[in-house]
Amino acid sequence: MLKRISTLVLAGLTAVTLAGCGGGGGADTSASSGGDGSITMGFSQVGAESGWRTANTKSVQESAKTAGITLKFSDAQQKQENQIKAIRSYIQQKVDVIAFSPVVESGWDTVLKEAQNAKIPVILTDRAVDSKDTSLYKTFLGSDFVEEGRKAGTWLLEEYKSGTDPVNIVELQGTTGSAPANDRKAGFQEVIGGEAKFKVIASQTGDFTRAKGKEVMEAFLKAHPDIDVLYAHNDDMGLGAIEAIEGAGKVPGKDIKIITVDAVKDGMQALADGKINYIVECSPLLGPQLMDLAKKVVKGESVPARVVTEETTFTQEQAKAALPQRQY
Ligand code: GZL
Repeated sequence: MLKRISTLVLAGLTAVTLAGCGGGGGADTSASSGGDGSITMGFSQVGAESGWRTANTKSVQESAKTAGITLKFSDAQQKQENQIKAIRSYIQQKVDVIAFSPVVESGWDTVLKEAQNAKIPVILTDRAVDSKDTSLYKTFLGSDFVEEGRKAGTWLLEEYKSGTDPVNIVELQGTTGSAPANDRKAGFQEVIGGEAKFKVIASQTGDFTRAKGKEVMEAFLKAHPDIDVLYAHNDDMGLGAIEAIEGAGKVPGKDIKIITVDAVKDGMQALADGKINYIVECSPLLGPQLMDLAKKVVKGESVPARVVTEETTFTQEQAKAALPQRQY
């Protein structure tokens, strides 16, 4: 889990120009492959596993165009080795900056050191890495997944505040080893762990996909006839689980209450329809901030160690009101 930085910067960017860095009206010495100030970014995306990821890819690609940044983009199909290959290729191509969303937290130090040795700055976006050497990247732009897990747990505490009957919970975890899976689980557990009535009777990865979420929920339902709550680390796994719950002749949102994370359109529709009970938002619209950070980093300006995205939560009523304006 990324070391928590005390001064989280919400949404907007405050960059402090390095003292003595080209002051006194010197020529703009910003590094650029074209020498004309143009910037080329190499971006390695996790994959296309969920509605969230599709929206995130769209945000990155559109923002690069708007910012006049040349984008080299690769889809790793959720495989770390593909991301490492892509990063090495960007180093060979001498891009000005590398950005990526690490599919899992561990195993990045070697390739990040190669980028550092090649003097190519790296920006982490969306997911974090567990490298001890934080000099290997300039900043991390993305959500506080632990807080997202806490928000999910807090809703459950409120929902079941009265009564002492056991509350049987099943959990569909995100991709094994990924920051969102590790942290959403930790934050949720931190909040509900103190209440004996809450029992996580099964917890397994659904790899953030609808298909896997359905498959694992079918297995949960066969093994546990008494499930009260599903906590799914993203909407897509929750939507797959809804198919399994209905297939088992149960009513999602009533027989089994469902909490998910993301707030993509399909999830918000299910929330408005009463099949999901609560969604914790995780914004995929990181593109504009990423491009701002890239320009600052290439110019050698200092940027915050961490930029946390602003996000909220939705009840069923709030989803009905918000749906018409949702961008993704
Ligand atoms: C979270 C992101 C997660 C989403 C999933 O920032 O990494 O990956 O919650 C996506 O929907 O697949």
